[in-house]
Amino acid sequence: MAECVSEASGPEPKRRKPAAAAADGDAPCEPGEFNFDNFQLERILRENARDKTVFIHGKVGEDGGDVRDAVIILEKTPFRENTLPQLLNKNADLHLQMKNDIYSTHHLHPLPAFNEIKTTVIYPATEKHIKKYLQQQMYLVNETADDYRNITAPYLQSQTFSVQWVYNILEKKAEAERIIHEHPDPKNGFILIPDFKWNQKQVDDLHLIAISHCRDVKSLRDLTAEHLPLLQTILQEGQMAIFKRYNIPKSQLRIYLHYQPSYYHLHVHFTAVGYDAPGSMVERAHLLSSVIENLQFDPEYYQKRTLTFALKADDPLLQKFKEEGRI
Ligand code: M7G
Repeated sequence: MAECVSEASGPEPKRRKPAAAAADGDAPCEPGEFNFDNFQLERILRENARDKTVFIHGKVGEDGGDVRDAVIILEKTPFRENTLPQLLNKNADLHLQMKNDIYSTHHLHPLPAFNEIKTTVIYPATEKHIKKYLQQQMYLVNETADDYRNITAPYLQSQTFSVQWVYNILEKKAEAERIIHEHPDPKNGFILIPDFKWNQKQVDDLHLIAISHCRDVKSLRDLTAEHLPLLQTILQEGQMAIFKRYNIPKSQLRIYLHYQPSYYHLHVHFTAVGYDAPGSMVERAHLLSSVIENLQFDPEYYQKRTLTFALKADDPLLQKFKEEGRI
């Protein structure tokens, strides 16, 4: 779902020469889009005080009487250098909370325009979406090549998130105006687009994804030397496109794939290296440059290697590993 924002300007690179404004323009809000009219809060799935995020499960009653699940993600957005003068001036609505010697704390009440909450809506949400955001104990799984063949692959064939949103991007049925770069070749081409986690207002938390045009690579496990041209194209053209648009050099980018991903269609994450992006931990992120080198070293590296990842306590895949005595 495209975000509805009031400002059309793109992110403002901090302390760098200004980049071209992102023409990625957030689409205007259309009538009939999601609103909170019939929304009822069920429970908080997860919250994180440090990240200032909360993941909410709610129910939405529709006109026909149906009640459907929704997941709402609320996130306070980072500060932006260019709006600070509007926050810190003589008209600021500032209330003293306490004062001690040279120290004091205050409540500052900014105008609504400077107090945005990024809101992501998944509606109707499936049981899998609700579980994805639920706080749970994690278990590390060491998946051998045999485990993948005997446990993971058969499980995935029956059980993955729909990738319709990916096909909509590839077919320009959604988010077409947000595309940053495209290499149209059906085998080695891809689309580079802002991840919907990123509000595109500042580059400190930059997050884009490169989605391959080819549809038969589900994940890291399917990659062989045959895919090197695709991966190299994504790496080089992705870096160039981001430099051109945001003035961020490749040394400032963390470029990686997730294993396991949530969506089984090959895609690569591009995030700002200084940003502690969700999912960039060692048991999930595989640097694209290392993936390329591993495939150059051994064309079947990812068919042979044990790959380690974490699964949530109630993940059915974890149950399969337990049933097979692998955990
Ligand atoms: P992933 O590695 O499959 O798993 O990444 P993760 O979601 O657990 O990180 C998929 C990426 O696609 C995530 O970073 C999502 O935020 C992003 N994403 C998911 N959806 C449904 C959309 C969408 O509709 N549009 C865009 N632009 N990004 C999405």
